[in-house]
Amino acid sequence: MMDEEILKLLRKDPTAFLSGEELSHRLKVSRTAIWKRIRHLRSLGYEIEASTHSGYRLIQSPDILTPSEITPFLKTGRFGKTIHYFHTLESTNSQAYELAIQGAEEGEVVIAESQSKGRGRLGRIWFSPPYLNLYLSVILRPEIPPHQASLITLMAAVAAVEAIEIYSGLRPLIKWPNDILMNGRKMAGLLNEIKSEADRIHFVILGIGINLNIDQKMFPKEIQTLATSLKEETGKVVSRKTFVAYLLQELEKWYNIFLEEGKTAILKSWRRWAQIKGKQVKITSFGETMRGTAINVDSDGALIIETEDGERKRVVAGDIEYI
Ligand code: BTX
Repeated sequence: MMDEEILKLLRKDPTAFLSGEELSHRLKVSRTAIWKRIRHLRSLGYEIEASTHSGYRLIQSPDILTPSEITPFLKTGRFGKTIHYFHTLESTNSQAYELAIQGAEEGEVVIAESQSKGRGRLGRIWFSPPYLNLYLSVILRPEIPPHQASLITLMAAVAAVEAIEIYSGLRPLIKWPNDILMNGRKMAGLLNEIKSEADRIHFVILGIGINLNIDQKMFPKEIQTLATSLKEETGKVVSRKTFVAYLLQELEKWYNIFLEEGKTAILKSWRRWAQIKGKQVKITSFGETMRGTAINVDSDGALIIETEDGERKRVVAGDIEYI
């Protein structure tokens, strides 16, 4: 907390020095305490000039996703007002789940610079190396029946592609149910986990992994030809903190639309970004494989296909491959 206060004061006028005395007066702590925090901030990568006569001046901030780095860019009402930041976690979703059980509020966010057990769906792994990408989970407490929870995934996918478009101009494709592809390669994935009882949702953990600054050659061999990043696609380094702010803004906007207007706008936008109608697909669902033509996504987010023998099927969960 004190680190954030110090950074806030130093950022006010980046060209001027702020004396240790002034800082200690403003924050009501000793000058030694200020010096200790400055040392700590330097250890995080902040370049802070110190002059015996003039005090401290912030020269450069590191590319880290701490609350104090993200907040100056954030224009949301609730999302990200509390950010729980970690260098490393097993999974941001697991951490957010624990926090939600302990009563964390809607809109609280967990961010980790890396994950040791980043999760995909069905026990799969999400490759999560440090300081390159984004691994984020948001706690939601929507008052909707549990069968509508998959609409949250669709909502989040729309928010994520729109954040990518606003930031970079790229127009990725949503692949049912939860992938975001650019030129056929996976740029982002979503993993929603819910705690509910028969007719009530306690909370939803909305987990998002987006490859931002990772280079193609850094992906493990098995996914090197399947995965991509924003930097790979644009040739430009992404400002991760700005991107997080865009993403949280889009998530909040689409979540509010969902709560206030219902699912129609979400579905309309999702269908536009997914362009799934008429695509030939191979589906794997609960161990069963089938081929067919995608008809659309229904109003609960399930995929409707027409199989090769003309039968219509409704798929609520699974993986698809375009063939
Ligand atoms: P998924 O099951 O659809 O995708 C997982 C598959 O994607 C893997 O089996 C692998 O083939 C491929 N893959 C793994 N890592 C990457 C990567 N970095 N980029 C592209 N492809 C990859 C998708 O699951 C849902 C992923 C959600 C990840 C977020 S990160 C924050 C939150 N915390 C957490 O533990 N998970 C979510």
